[in-house]
Amino acid sequence: MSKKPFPKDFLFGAATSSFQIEGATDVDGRSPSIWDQFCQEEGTIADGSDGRRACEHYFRFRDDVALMKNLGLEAYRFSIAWPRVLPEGFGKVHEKGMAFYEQLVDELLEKNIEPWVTLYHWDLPACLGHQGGWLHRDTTRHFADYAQKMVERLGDRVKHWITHNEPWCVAMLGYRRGEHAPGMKDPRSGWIAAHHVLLSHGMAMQAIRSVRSDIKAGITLNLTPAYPASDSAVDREATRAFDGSFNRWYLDQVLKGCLPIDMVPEVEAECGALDFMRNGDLDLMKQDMDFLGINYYSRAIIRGEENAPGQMPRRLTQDPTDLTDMDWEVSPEGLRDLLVRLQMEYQPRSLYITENGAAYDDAPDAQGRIRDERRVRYLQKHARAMQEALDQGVNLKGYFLWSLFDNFEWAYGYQKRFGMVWVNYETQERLPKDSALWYRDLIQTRVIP
Ligand code: IFM
Repeated sequence: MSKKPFPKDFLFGAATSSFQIEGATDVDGRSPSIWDQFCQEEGTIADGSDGRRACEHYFRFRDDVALMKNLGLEAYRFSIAWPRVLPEGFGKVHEKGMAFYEQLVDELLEKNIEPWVTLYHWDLPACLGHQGGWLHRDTTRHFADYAQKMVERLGDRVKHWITHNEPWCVAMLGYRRGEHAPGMKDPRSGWIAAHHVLLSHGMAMQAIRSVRSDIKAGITLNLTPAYPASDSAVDREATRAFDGSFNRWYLDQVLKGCLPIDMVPEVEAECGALDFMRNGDLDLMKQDMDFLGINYYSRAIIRGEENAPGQMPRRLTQDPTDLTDMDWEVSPEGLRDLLVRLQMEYQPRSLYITENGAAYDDAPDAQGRIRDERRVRYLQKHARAMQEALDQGVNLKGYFLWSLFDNFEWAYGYQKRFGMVWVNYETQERLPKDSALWYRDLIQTRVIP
């Protein structure tokens, strides 16, 4: 393993999101989110589960923060459940819900763990969902207002804010493919939702800046570098299209304030006129961000099909024996390439990996130890990829492991375990896996163990 240390000020943390860990969905005046409703629909969640209990973090957060401290975390990225703090979607802040986040932040600061807040990690208040959710332009205004209120309340203590987590997933999984809440299956809706989410990011950035000037803010995109399966024109063309719709559609708008021009005819062919985009929207989306957050899990090797324009290209894997439980190929090279590309093509002020990790189902052995060697290997390889990127001059400032806990993995329910801490969902016992101890060593020594 490389003995080269990470820079002293390189930040190491872990990430979670509200709906995936909090539970307590009908407690203290929280209103339902679109995910509470989606989970109730027949056949939406693989194991028929929901977020009502999850990791009971809402009740156990003090112990959980103590655990983070024991694991040596320097930062903790969590999200606020919008329906907990604004049960009607807008209006007056609901004090009971707010109190939870105030206490969580205080507890973290007390333990010298830096809080990083994500404003939207998918749990839209159901009442806004009923009015059209991200298809309705009004939701952008409500989001900016919510952002402003949260920064007014927590901005004295929380210095890092992420507007959205993974706009592609919100729009495409939620409105186009129907795999996530609200479960719509309509291509045009997918592109409209993507537009409004990005627009609301810009509006929220402005709202955040209007409250305080000492806040660092940005967005988190899920990015998948794409490689053609061969040098054939068909594969290269399919790779361009995949990259355009998955990566550049989001990057270009928030970082350059323009649409990737090659994609416009394709998107129009899918969804008709882009009449939901108004003059000035692109300018609004492009706000000066302090950082770009990247969620990286895997790469895509693309095989195009002859005579199949407009169809999703096939994704291949180079080594089918090295897949995580999500069937995602382990590809640290993809992370290095992605970081170098972002630095060269987009030059964000700074980059943070706001999520990276792997699902493996290792369970405690007879001694209660969880030997998640595959996760340790995955993390080692990705840490090395980060070092390679740093060596190539990438302005990468930190890393958040996904995830602190095993948790509710959306449409997979509790079947996929991403945590470095194992959770017994019956007893709510938490057990650090070997990977958590490995990560603690990395944080302490700054050298990859
Ligand atoms: O669990 C999710 C998270 O909510 C968003 N990014 C990807 C993770 C793993 O699928």
